[in-house]
Amino acid sequence: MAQFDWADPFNLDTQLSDEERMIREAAHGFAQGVLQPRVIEDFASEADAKELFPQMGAAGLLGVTIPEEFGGAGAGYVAYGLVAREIERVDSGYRSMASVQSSLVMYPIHAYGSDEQRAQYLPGLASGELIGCFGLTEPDAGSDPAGMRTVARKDGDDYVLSGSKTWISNAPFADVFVVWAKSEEHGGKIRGFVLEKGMAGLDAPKIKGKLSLRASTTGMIMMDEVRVPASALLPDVEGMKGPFGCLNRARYGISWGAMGAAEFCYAAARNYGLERKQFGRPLAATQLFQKKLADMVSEIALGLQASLRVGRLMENDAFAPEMISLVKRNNVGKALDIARAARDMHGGNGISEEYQVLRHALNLETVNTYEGTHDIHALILGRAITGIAAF
Ligand code: TGC
Ligand code: FAD
Repeated sequence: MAQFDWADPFNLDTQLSDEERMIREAAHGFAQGVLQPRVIEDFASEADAKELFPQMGAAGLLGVTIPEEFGGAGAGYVAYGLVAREIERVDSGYRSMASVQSSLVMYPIHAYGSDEQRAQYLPGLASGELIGCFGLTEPDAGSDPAGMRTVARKDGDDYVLSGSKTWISNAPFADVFVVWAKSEEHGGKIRGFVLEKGMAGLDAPKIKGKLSLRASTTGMIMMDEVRVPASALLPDVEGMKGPFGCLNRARYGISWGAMGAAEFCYAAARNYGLERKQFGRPLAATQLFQKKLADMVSEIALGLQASLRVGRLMENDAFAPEMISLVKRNNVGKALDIARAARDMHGGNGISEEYQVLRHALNLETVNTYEGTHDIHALILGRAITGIAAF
């Protein structure tokens, strides 16, 4: 019989390969050694922490699933999830920086790009010398991205893009912009384009004053007749399945990442309860406190197992997108509940930056909204269950 490990309730570790454990350890070392010491200040100052990209690249944390010939790690989706979990154990904003780069910029260039685009962008994105962003959401098209207004007009050999994107992670300091637009040449179908910083008519102002995800920089993408050569078009995908194919990977990574944030909050609440005494005994000696910890560990154990299962299916190309909706929605929603409960269990100290649980709760408010809101994923599942789209 095995002994119960409060920090690894279903012995997840024994379900990983040696390579996955190694990648997890590397990510853990980087997250605790480089990210944890600076996170409180980055969050407080709404820092533009772009110097982290080359550091993440050097640690092998960008493009985990991208083949080695393009600078990636050539590993599987479980390894990618483990990296997201370790980074988000420190902060969802740092995970956002990495997951946009890997799943929303490197993935589409690798999966839908030309040989030239792969050679031109992927090595620099993997090393973190180049920073990428992904422009899908618009001021009037969030949950319904098919309603986007950005258009690409063919003009001679070029395309000319006009429109605006909002709430775009990494945009203000990005070098490479993967932008989705309705292409007149392709009958108004959605196509992807790779834009570069410095192009005439392209601007990416920062959105300031976020009360969530403050360690991650967010901005707009303004495109005023941005002229790009035909070689900027991603040739191998057309329609909404282009951006959704990227979102599948990012949403899956988020399902692991959110569990990392939840694990931090659970461990913090446990430690606090063991140390803090009221009514002459540790808080952890009370039934209510223990019940809350039991609820937390149950959701974390189940959530991690579910993400592991979906990751293995993705590695065998045997997943349905609804499986990803299920784990993204469940794990982020549960992580948010856990972070809020941990905040409460810390009493007044729970609102202090020093204890970090409220920062996680604030961040998870965004994570619950981006990459498809909690309710939109319910509707994606509802459609699959009933055959009726209720959007
Ligand atoms: P629908 O009619 O369902 O589908 C249109 C076409 O797309 C295909 N498709 C998918 N393909 C691959 N994977 C998926 N998950 C797919 N879902 C749909 C579908 O087969 C169809 O293909 P075809 O060939 O028949 O044309 O599309 P819809 O427009 O009705 O979609 C509705 C809905 C709700 C599913 C969708 O619009 C949705 O998911 N909305 C949420 C939007 C969203 O998630 N935005 C995320 C923006 S990026 C972001 O938030 C980054 S944050 C990053 C960070 O900092 O970490
Ligand atoms: P809306 O779509 O207006 O939704 C508002 C509310 O209405 C939600 O509760 C929603 O669930 C609900 N709702 C919407 N439709 C329905 C319906 N049919 N039935 C029932 N309820 C409904 N986007 C990018 O493209 N790239 C990025 O890098 C990126 N990064 C982001 C970073 C941050 C910090 C944030 C906050 C957002 C980011 N986003 C990004 C945008 C994000 O994906 C959108 O905010 C999200 O998809 C929701 O869209 P919306 O904000 O327009 O909300």
